[in-house]
Amino acid sequence: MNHNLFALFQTRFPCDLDRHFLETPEGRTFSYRALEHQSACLQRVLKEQGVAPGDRVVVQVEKSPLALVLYLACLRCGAVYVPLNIAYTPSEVAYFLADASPRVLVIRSEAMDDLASVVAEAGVAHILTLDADDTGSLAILAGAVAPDHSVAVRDRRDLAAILYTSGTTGRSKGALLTHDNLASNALALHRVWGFGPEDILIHALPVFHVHGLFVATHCVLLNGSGMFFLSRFDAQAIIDLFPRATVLMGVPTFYARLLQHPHLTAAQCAHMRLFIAGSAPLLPETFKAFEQRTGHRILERYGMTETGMITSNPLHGERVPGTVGFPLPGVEVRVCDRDGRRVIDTVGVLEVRGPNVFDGYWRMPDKTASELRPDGFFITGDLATIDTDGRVAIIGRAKDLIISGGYNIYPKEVESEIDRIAGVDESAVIGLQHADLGEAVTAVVALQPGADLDEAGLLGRLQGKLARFKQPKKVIFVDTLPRNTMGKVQKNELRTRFARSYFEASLGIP
Ligand code: MLC
Ligand code: AMP
Repeated sequence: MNHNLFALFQTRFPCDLDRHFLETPEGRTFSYRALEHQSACLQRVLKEQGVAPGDRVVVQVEKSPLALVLYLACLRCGAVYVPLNIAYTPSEVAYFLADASPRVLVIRSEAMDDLASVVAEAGVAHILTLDADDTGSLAILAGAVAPDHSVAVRDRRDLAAILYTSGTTGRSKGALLTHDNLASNALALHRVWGFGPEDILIHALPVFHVHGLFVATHCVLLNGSGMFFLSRFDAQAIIDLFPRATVLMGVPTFYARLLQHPHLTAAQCAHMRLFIAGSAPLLPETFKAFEQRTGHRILERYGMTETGMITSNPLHGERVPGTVGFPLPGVEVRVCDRDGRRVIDTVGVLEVRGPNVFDGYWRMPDKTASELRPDGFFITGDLATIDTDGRVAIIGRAKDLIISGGYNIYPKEVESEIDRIAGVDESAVIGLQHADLGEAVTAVVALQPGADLDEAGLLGRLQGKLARFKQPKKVIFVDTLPRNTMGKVQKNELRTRFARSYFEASLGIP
């Protein structure tokens, strides 16, 4: 049997291949027939560039229909798809290219100059371009070849994708995701969320992370139905689509922003079946306000890059704000202490096992060994409780991680850049509560005596070094950082001391 995920999707294509796979708000449509044809053409192009099963294809492009089909073409030919956030700077991209050593790199035309030296240094064999309007050298080549409708035979454990996720040491790790990881998770979600023939998804997430690329897109493909494909989050556009759609998936920031919009009403949401949130904690206040305004109880689920989705609140049954529900079918969870001993009725680190759990980190056997227990459980680094009914609540993080608008930022990476700036003695980067982003990246900095550095100067020095979303929204200068007797910086104390830093901004007070 062929375990290629694309082959599974093909079995779910609608009988009427002219049915829309996606439609943009501008009225551009893309049918299942076009998906089949274009992915076959892109497969041919990839093969002509020498891509063989197992070869990496790194892609850093805007969200567009062809960008999504490129992912499917990689699956189809057995290549390993490696998407990168377009916010990453050339110096960040250099790391990924050196680590992934791709056969082909696909980037925006406008990025060619900026990335030229990085690409040359990494020795990437082939560079193609793809732009937001689906033009570029990749599209030109695809228009000139004969489609290759084959589907590479893949085993369950063959790699489908590598998704980079930042590490606590500041070095990104490539999570190895197999065809079976993705297929098992997609099938579970499609089932528990009750997708049916009438469903139409609103897709407004980026397609370089698990949420937009896998969770949202795979549900649609397994359903053989359609989606509205927005290039980015746009509250007005999304609200306008509610009467023609049934499901929205978003990070909590989506819901916080929708609630700010005067056109969000129960009447406007009447046609919608399901609102799903994840990637960061959904505040109970947001859950309640959304129910009051629309009558819909947002379904919160929980997952990770390394594991796909782990738990979900029920479709039928009580959705409890502040909890993330129950393990998905086939997925086991337990809460353990630091030594991996199971604890009951108390907070511990959540561990997960199942067909969804990744195959390790790319070229990092030590990291893989330290984050996976010998019995196959993966240590999530999230602090959780499991009640007697098996319902999971995420109540904090054992790992030093900030989640801002659904993007992960590892403080260590930001601190390393700040500490390199002349005049900085030391820094601590923390996440502070922010009504829009959930958490806002904040740098607390102690300067060397006599240093002449202000907030603007410091932030200016980070330009080009770190993607914009990782850069601090605020810099707070202190004389010294608080430390415990072991010399460890007390981030909790800083979080408490500066907790209200974004309070006025959160209320919209300039
Ligand atoms: C953009 N900016 C951010 C930001 N997004 N800053 C902090 N955090 C973010 N998340 C900055 C930009 O750099 C820019 O800064 C300014 O905000 C405006 O940029 P924008 O592109 O116009 O932003 P906007 O459209 O408002 O985007 C916000 C957002 C977006 C929340 C809609 O970030 C988003 O789509 N987030 C979803 C992320 C996601 O898919 N996460 C899933 C990960 S998977 P400046 O200074 O240049 O103006 C995962 C597993 C799981 O976690 O469980 O799902
Ligand atoms: P990523 O590495 O981008 O896949 O992010 C995964 C992390 O996002 C998890 O380890 C959690 O910390 C967080 N996360 C995802 N969904 C939720 C949720 N519903 N509630 C709380 N945290 C979440």
